[in-house]
Amino acid sequence: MIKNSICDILDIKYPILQGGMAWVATAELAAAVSNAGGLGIIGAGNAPGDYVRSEIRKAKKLTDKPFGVNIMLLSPFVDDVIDIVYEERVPVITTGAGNPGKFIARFKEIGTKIIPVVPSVALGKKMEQEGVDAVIAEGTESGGHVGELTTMALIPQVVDALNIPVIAAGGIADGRGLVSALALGAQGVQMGTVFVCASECTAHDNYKRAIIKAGDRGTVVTGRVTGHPVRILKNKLAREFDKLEKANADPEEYEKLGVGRLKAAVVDGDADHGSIMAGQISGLVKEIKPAKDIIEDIINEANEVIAIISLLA
Ligand code: TUI
Repeated sequence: MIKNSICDILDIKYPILQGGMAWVATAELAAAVSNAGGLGIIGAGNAPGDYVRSEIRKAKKLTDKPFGVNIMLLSPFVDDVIDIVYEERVPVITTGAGNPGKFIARFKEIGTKIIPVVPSVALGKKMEQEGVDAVIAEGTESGGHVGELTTMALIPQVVDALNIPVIAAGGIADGRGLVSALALGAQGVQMGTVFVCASECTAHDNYKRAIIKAGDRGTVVTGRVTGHPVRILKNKLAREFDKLEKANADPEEYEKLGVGRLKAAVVDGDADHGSIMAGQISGLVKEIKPAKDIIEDIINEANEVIAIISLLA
């Protein structure tokens, strides 16, 4: 049975977090993951505060288990979202794409667990000093906004440098990935791509199908020139980004091409010109199934893998 300190800290059955993906991670998905024993997380993304409040209230109706909200720190609505998450007393917040330093103290006062995503040892250490409860160390295999280091290189270095629990993310979608993360010293995993393909995920079917169709080399990192590199599935939009990059286009032109494209993919199902954020592990995701089955299959496979490895030892 895989149960450890992160399960105690977050009051969950399995050490599995669902990535708080913008537009994709709605109340329905988050509640399904929490009901299945993981930690479901609503993605605030770039959405206004009212949207986030209504998703939180929906999740409260759908589950009596703990769930979280991911605050995307580049959002124009970030201050509103922070106020709303505070008012709604959401038990866990994760953050992405920046440093949550300025609001850590406020959330600690009310007992909210704060778990920032960090792409490096330096930011992990800084976050630990500021009093966060754990960190999610995310490798560049992830979908969406990515850092430089791979999960394999990042996790053990963050684990060695910090005393708080580390959750591994990036390139994990099955029991083998979970056991590998534990072997590297992580206390749990966060997975995004595999949960896009949960039956309860409200993302457009075209988005899910694109992940299922993708192979091992199906993703590409776009937007390095903007300072916010983003991993997406290869499609017409990715080729347009590539053309701009090769032509040394102005970063502003680049940003313009990206506006509204994630929503176009997730909500409208535009698989050609939408931004289909997904990780390198897409090639491993082969079916749409309920979040409960995703989680239980991963835990069962992890236990089998542990048994096999134990026999070798
Ligand atoms: O945040 C993510 N993944 C995301 S956010 C997103 S929405 C977006 N859309 C367009 C451009 C940018 C974002 C889609 N996917 N993952 C967590 C994550 N955080 N990955 C990397 C980081 C990160 C990077 C730098 C965290 C902190 C950081 O610190 C810089 C600083 O300010 O110290």
